[in-house]
Amino acid sequence: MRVTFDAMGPWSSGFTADDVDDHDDDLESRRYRAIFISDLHLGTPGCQASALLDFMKFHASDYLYLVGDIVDGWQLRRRWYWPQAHNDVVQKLLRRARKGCRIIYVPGNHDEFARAFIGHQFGGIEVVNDAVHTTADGRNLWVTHGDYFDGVIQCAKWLAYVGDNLYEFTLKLNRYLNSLRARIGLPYWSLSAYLKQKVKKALNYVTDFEVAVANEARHRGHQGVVCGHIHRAEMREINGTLYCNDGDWVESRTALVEHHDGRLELVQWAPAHETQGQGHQISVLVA
Ligand SMILES: [Mn+2]
Repeated sequence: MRVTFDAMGPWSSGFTADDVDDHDDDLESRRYRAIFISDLHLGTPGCQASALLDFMKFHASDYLYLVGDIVDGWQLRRRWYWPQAHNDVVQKLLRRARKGCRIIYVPGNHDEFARAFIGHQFGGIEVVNDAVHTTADGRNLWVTHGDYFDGVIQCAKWLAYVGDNLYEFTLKLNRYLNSLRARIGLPYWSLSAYLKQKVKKALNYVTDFEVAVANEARHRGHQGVVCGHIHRAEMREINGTLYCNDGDWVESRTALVEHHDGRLELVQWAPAHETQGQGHQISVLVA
């Protein structure tokens, strides 16, 4: 199914001959009021650009917030990596802006180069330091990447990425290491206990981050906050303030979406090739 101009509702008016060449392969099965995505890390092999393209193809919105770490300037400076799919993401964003979607770009730490353009716009994409999004039901959400809170929270950032799989692996490694230690007469040393403590610290870091961001939003007089940065999708109330983290497109492929009645949902995208013939799927993580 190719989207027709009619199917685009309010966007169907005012098309000129130029716009005929401007249509893309969007299938637009769902239209939200707002979509928030962050931590795409375009320019790195980890970026799941084709999944993101799929997601964008099927989901249109009136507002699109890019909540930082969209392009990974840190990695690109070290090694140039820019495949076609990453280009396609940028093209799709620009096309969407041309078609009337309001795109607001809040740079993060990996794309801090874009902070030089705050207050400007390119191709219809507005670059701002932070934003306030008012939902259809009248809630004000502060939109910020979240890296400003790194200085407040004292803990190594990489610890936040330590996951269960790695932990399982270390348990195996632990057994192996200790059989070696035993053979050369060294006493038992628990790698897993050591790492468990590190993981606990990492979990504290995540909680500290979430609480700090939510508190700041409240101090600024907002009902909630939308951020990214720690690659951990979440939506919950913290001390009466709605904390939303839209996750990332490196691991979790998540987005925060607002329905036309103001309802917020945290969704996860699974491309067709990963759903055993079920086609692409979107699942709601938190509603
Ligand atoms: Mn970041």
